[in-house]
Amino acid sequence: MVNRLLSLTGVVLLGIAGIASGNGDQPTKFTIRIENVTKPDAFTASNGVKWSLAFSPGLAVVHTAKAPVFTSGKKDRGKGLEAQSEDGNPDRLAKSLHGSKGIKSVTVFNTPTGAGAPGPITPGAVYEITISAAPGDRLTLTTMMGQSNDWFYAPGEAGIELFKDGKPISGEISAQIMLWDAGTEVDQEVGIGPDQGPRQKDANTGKAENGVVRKIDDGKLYSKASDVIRVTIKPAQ
Ligand SMILES: [Ca+2]
Ligand SMILES: [Ca+2]
Repeated sequence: MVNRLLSLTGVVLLGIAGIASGNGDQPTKFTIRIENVTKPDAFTASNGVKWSLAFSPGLAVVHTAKAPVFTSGKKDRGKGLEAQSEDGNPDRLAKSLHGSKGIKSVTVFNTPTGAGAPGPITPGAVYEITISAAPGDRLTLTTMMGQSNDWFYAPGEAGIELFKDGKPISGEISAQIMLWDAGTEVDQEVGIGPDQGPRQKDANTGKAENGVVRKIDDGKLYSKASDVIRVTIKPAQ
């Protein structure tokens, strides 16, 4: 009798905290691995300068919201995507999303596996994170394209379904990641622009664009995310 009461209390508490979903499923833990699969000096600018691609610290957002971070074709919302996309800094975006309607968790990734301090993932380097989710939840990842003025890699605005027919997804999800322009800073030639992440004098330096968030589709290697970044997801056994 005592045991039954305890377990009933447990169910009620989970319901209040919103951890359990409506059908009683327990949250599933997933490990996400984000790997820079480019080679050093893999790219050459129009002036002959060779450059390497890196991906910045970013966010893993678990959500039920339909478009938690941006809407394709609309202006940036001014909630922190600009600093994520221009400076590789996800902190403001993390703060504004945390606790918002339809947002279940926000996880910052900023320290490459095996590194002692936060920084971007350079060619060959990896970020690894763990999230929890329940059926119906979706995943949005954001990371800056490190050699751009305001470009970021992310899935479509609705995110990635974490469960199919109630079962957790598993395997590579790179094909669902795309390259986006945040529309906040005027673009310079990728890899050599003076106002881009590695070369700008200070954060938030560069000409304001007043554009919209749009998908980059210029046929370049770095624009096809799955050629430069490998994202895999694995549910805990
Ligand atoms: Ca831009
Ligand atoms: Ca800039």
